[in-house]
Amino acid sequence: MLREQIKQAKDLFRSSYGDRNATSDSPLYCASAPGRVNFIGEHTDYTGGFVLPLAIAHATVCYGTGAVVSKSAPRRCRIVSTNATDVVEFEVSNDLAPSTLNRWANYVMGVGEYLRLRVSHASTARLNYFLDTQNRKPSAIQYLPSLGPDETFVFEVAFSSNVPIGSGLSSSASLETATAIFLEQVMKLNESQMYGKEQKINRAKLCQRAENTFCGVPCGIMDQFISGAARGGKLLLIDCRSLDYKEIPLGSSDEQEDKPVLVVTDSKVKHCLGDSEYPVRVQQCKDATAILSKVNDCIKSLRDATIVDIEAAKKKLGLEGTILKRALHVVSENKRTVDAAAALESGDWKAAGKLMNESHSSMKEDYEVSCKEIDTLVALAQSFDGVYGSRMTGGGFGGCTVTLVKKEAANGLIGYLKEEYKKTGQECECFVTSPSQGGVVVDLD
Ligand code: GAF
Repeated sequence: MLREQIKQAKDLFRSSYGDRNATSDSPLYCASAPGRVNFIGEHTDYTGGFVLPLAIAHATVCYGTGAVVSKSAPRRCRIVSTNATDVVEFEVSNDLAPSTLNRWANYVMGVGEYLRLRVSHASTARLNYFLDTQNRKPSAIQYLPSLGPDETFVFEVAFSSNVPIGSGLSSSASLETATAIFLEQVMKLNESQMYGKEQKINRAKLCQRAENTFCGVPCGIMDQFISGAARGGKLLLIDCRSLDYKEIPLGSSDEQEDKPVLVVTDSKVKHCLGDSEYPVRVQQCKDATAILSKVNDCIKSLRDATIVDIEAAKKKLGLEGTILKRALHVVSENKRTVDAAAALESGDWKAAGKLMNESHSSMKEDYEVSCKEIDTLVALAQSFDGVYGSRMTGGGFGGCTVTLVKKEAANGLIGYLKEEYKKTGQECECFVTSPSQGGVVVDLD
């Protein structure tokens, strides 16, 4: 699949820029980064909780030329994508502002600009502004400095992606991560500087901040993290506070014979995080934390709260209604996520499936991020013979479901979902997936 994406990116590069481009004396680079599906742990990352995602085989490829150049002789960057019609031009400089016309380009511009600021420290005021919005100190996140204070990036690239857009499979994070890995090559970072644990975490933070500040989406770190740090065959249990993570295999050994598969079903109901209820949920979690911290001053985020704290806040402070329901989802989902990782690791598929079903109910009833099409697909899957569990995956309000199903029942399930969903007047798309590799440099030799 990746081969085809690389070919498309190369073809688009040539048809858009020809052989003579602004950086034609620089070498060609290529990077790829996958989308993801979240097994469980939904809407827990932005309160420092636990998530359990896996990378999928669908990926974004970034192909082109790039160089580090002096700021006094700035040249324009040009980017183009198989998912967009026009070439977008911009300069990675202090004057760079998000585009209202080509919103997809903001993910690329944000990563380029933020990477320049971080590594060059050229504009301390602007860097601090970015970091302040995240309550971070400059020292908390650093790439190896390889850009001088008077330097910037110039690049000309083509993107090709087969990660469905607006389907909750993290097309944006794959675009950001592919851009970051591409620019790391332009910066001439070596293998260990790109793929050490710390470096992968720093890259994920950078891409998340670019999305938060440049694209205006207050997302957590899960998507950028899994896109850059995933390893084939493993899910990642990520502690979104410490950013420590553990690789979780499917089953206790490679030999386990009854290993199920994951079926992803795209409801084709499009969602957009920035414009949706997502920011509202982020705020509601902050409101819940403020109330809970009054019963227990150790609670700095919902990650710290327990069901006992929630009960105490109900009695003493009148924690109720919507805010209570939001807190109940997050607190219970954190526990389900840790339990699900243990269940998968030990090959207890029934236990893992039950937790998925409970997670869906919690998102539907308490967090209210599902929609009728997704509920239909989840109910259909849950009723199918051979299915262990099914739930909505991702930010919600549309997008995809993920289902854990016996291998031999997967094709039957896909046929059933397509047929039954069609009766509601809609078409869905399904694919079987397994944990794939995270973002990499693509060798062009
Ligand atoms: C989206 C966000 F980008 C993630 O950070 C996460 O919050 C997810 O929704 C919900 O779990 O994908």
